[in-house]
Amino acid sequence: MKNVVVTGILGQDGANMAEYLLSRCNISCKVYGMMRRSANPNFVNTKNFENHPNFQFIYGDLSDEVSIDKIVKDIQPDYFINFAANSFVGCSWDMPLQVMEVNTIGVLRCLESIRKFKQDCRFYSAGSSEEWGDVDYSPQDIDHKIKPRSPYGASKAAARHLVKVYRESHGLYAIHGILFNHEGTKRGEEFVTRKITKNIARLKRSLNAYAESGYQSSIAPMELGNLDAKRDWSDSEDFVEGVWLMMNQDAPKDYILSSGETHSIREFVEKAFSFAEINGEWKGEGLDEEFGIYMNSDWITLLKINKEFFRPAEVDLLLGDSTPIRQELGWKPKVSFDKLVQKMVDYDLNEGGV
Ligand code: F7E
Repeated sequence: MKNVVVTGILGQDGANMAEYLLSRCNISCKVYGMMRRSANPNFVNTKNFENHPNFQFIYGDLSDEVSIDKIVKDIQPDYFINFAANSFVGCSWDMPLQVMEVNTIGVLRCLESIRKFKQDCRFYSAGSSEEWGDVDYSPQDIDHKIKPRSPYGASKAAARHLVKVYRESHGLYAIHGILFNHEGTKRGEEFVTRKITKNIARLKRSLNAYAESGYQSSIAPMELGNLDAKRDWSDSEDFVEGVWLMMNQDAPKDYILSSGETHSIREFVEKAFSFAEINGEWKGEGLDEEFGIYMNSDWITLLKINKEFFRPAEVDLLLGDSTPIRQELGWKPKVSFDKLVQKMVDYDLNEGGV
């Protein structure tokens, strides 16, 4: 039985990783899911496995080295998978010091604890395509220059250097796998994909109520920022399998996980509305652009643009080249862009939309 510490257990990737290790992985694992102490933790993402006999919640905080030291010393993990982070790029301009403290110094604390107390523990650091920022070429490969556009991107790039230093100086099995955008039904609502699918579920209910009320009720539109940014989106459940492959190579090597396709936010919006069977249209331009629908010959605005959701510096285009992990480790994603959008819309229209 392998001891695996997974940080960020209440978040999308930590929960998907634990679920994979406990139910589909070929190696038997005892999973320790690390969470921070907080007054009202949200366990919605862990409900499928939190009572599994090989699962245990543990308290810890990347900003507190005493807690990380204690975890590594006491548990003696074979694997330490770090998904804990301040992962929302948008707020990283508002709290840059906290972002560096958690995303960079937090990684350093993990590396130091492993160096001191369990040198053969394999460490995964969650890298990000945001490290490449304003990209020089597409698709981006692992050798693309580091050019972050946000404090978040800079924090991940700095962590990447630290992982390399610890690998080369102390011989640790430490990797920094670069993950392009990855989504799913456990995604937080501050990220654009889940914000869209949650809002579409709400709008669907509002449109039904509007028709039932004899076209009397009012409908609050969703508000988004830049619709023209392009992202390479995948399913987080596919990615955690790729991370596990990276953790089990003969020698540590960093890889990229990506779908190899890029789509704009606008395309995601259109697909999501169409899977919810809301056949609307665009009108207007720039900040006045809207998506809406005619009902009873009234124009109902379902989406409008809000300047507040634009970023001080945008990453316009991301498209990843994941050929090396596909060829060398046999990783293959199962969920296409269309399937991902459909899965999120269906979930929010049914169980997740409340
Ligand atoms: O934004 C645009 C926004 O916040 C995607 C994280 O997992 O992936 C994620 O970072 C795009 C941006 O994700 C809204 O301007 C428009 O261009 O969903 P997001 P992200 O910033 O790409 C990387 C790989 C990570 O590592 C991160 O941890 O959507 N956008 N309107 C909007 N974004 C948000 N959040 N909200 C809007 O209303």
